[in-house]
Amino acid sequence: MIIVIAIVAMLAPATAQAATMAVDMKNNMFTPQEITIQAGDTVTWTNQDQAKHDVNFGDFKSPLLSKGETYSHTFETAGTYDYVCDVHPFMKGRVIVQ
Ligand SMILES: [Cu+2]
Repeated sequence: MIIVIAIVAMLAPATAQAATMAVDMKNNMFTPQEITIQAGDTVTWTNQDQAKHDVNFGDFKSPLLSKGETYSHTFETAGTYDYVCDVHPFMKGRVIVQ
């Protein structure tokens, strides 16, 4: 019992810090357009529009999302990641991973 508690105590700080951040696709915009997260955090995009949108980072991309659908990606490496919607090239967003 003491060993189990010790293991849980060691794991807890690392898992407790990982967060999931939300970005909406609404009115043909990413909101927030720029989001700052910590390495290990996940971003979840949700399409709120009737129009289909996607999230294209170049190295990886989501499928086309219909209204109500979501796409999640976990960012493990610090850096600045720009993305666009392929359907609407004027829809741009940025994820800053610290
Ligand atoms: Cu779009």
